[in-house]
Amino acid sequence: MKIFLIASDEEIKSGYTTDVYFERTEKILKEKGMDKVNVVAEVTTGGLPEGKKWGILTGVIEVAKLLEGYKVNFYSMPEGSVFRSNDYYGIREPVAFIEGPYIEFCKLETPLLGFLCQSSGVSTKAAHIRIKAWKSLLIAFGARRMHPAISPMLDWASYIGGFDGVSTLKGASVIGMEPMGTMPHALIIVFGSQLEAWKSFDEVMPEKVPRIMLVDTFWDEKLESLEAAKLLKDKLYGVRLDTPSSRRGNMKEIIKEVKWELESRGYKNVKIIVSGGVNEDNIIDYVEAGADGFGVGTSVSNAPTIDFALDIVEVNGKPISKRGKFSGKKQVWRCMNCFIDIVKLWSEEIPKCPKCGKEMKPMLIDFIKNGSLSRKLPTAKEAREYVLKQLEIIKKIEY
Ligand code: PCP
Repeated sequence: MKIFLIASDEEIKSGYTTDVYFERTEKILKEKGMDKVNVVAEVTTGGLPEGKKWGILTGVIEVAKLLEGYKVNFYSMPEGSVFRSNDYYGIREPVAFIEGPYIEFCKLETPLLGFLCQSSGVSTKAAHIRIKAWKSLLIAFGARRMHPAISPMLDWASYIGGFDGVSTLKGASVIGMEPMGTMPHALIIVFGSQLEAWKSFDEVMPEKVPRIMLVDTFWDEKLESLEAAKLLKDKLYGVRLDTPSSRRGNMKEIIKEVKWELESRGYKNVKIIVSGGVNEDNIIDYVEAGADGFGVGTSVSNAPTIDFALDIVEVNGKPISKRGKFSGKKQVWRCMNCFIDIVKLWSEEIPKCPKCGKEMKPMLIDFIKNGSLSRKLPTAKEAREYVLKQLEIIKKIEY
């Protein structure tokens, strides 16, 4: 019996987290002998949150695991793919589709969309922050703002989206890396002294843990930073500024001041790490002020979800869709040079890029064939590298 308000793998995989109207649909179709009806159903979104032009698709791996064992085919853009809501000509862009007997996956629509919507919201926000702080150290600090059961997904999506590290033990283990972090105010308060806490941190922590001292607990950030530098000298990797909002008159100036005071006393390599309320809008200012790294919490873990929808676009091979959707099984073609997308019917020939004339690449590839995994799923590291390569192109084209 579960003690927390979460669903088990088995419950998710069996469709027990589905909306009741899918269970009713399944019952009706079965009783009316419609269980052999084959469909193609595609995932699209009508638009991205915050007026964004592009997003990062994640959750594909979880969807593949959800559909494994069900007699369907699942095609999708790979984990970490840049996606848009519409193609070059304004046609809705499918990021994935399922084909097979509708009854086979009818109840899985709710968990399937849940996997893609929330994870892609987080990875999209992480990637937009990465683009704005391209060279900065970015650590996901947002697990504490969300239900702990999803912290592995939050960390996975933040890392794939371009962050360098994640703070939770579980999240880091799922990704296959060491967790990242500094020290909490609690450590300093329990010692009742920054110096005692910093000294103890340095004595107890293994060498591989960077010495990033928290410098805003009792005194001014400038003074605490200098004390930490005097105490740890070359061992001091960085200082974390998590200035309380009541004292955050102008965070840019605080960052500049701390950096100046450290550098003017010869501590030229001490990194400035900022956390607390860091988001897409203020991070550029902080980078310009001299911050080297960020612990980003709420703005990524509480990122707006992507409102993906799953819609039937073909029944028994015939194109059909509800109003507002585009019927027919489709492929999304991408020019890897201009990063332009064109949506075509599956049966149509490969298009040339309308801008550079080059042949385009199919984005929707099979992951599940007749219920079996049809290709190796990427590691977190591989998916993240794929994202960073695409962001390099986006940076050139759009920024
Ligand atoms: C918070 C903690 C989080 C940071 C800020 C994320 O500091 O370090 O990881 O903040 P955000 O959600 O606004 O982006 P505190 O609450 O001071 O906690 P602690 O003393 O443990 O660092």
